[in-house]
Amino acid sequence: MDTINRVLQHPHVQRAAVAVTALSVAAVVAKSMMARNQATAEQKRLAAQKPGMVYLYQFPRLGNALNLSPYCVIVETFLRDNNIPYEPINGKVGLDASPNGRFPFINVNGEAIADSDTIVKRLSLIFNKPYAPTALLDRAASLMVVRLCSRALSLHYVRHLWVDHPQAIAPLLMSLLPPLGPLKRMIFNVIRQKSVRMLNLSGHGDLSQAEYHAQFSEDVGALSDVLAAVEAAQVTLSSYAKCVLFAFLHKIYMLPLCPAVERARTDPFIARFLRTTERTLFPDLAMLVPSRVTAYNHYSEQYVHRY
Ligand SMILES: N[C@@H](CCC(=O)N[C@@H](CS)C(=O)NCC(=O)O)C(=O)O
Repeated sequence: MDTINRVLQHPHVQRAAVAVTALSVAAVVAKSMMARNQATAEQKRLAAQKPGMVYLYQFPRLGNALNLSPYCVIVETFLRDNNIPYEPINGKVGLDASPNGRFPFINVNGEAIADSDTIVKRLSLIFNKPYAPTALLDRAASLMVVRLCSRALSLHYVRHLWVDHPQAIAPLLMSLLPPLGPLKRMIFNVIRQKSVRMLNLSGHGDLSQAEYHAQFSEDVGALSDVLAAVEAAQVTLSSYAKCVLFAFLHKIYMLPLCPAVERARTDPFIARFLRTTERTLFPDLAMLVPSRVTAYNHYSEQYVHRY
């Protein structure tokens, strides 16, 4: 007890305690001030909202890359592919405003809707756009593409970035956080641990490194085969399935190299599909392949975290 008291009374320990308390108080005050300003701006914006206009809430843009979140890319691509009028609200509102606490969410005619799949279904109804093809095989293939991407590829993507290459995602994520000094690194590590927990809960964490690499590569190969069938007019995918494919494949292209990423980057069907979709739907972003490939390559070893 005496030793503990002596340590606690040491001037260095007391100075450190004061500094940590001051930093925490400053962070809480800054966060509540930012939240209040955001809420007022959002109330004004909601009051001025136009009927029939879709307001898309998502993470801020990253230079000329689309969005950190593939789910945000799905919704924005679907809006553009179907000529639905929308306004992106990139990072101006926090996640706490979302009905499910995640991005993306939309607000249309006063209704807030979260989850990319639910959003696309709702938009198809409101704007009278087909959600799925009528031919049975096309409909089944479209659904399988959507599920393969959002249930399997998404887990490979998360594991590749957050477990194998956190140093690649750190600078991007840090650039989205407010200026909180050393707290930023703590926040990054909390988000990383949350992602790893999610992988373990889904069972993906049970796969060995070799098993996960093999599945990742097989999934990319299956998507390339589907795109080959689309080019040969053997199958027609829904607009939604193509948007999901675009969102995930364009993300995978950006990842640090591994056999599956190499497979995606050297695949002619994937390359053609990405180029055509980008040129048709996102000419304003001038997203060329080299800029996409370098997006995650600003490594910063200082953020590597062992756990
Ligand atoms: N099922 C959701 C997934 C959305 C999602 O996972 N969003 C992530 C980014 S990729 C997010 O907002 N994460 C923030 C958080 O969970 O705090 C969808 O399809 O929209």
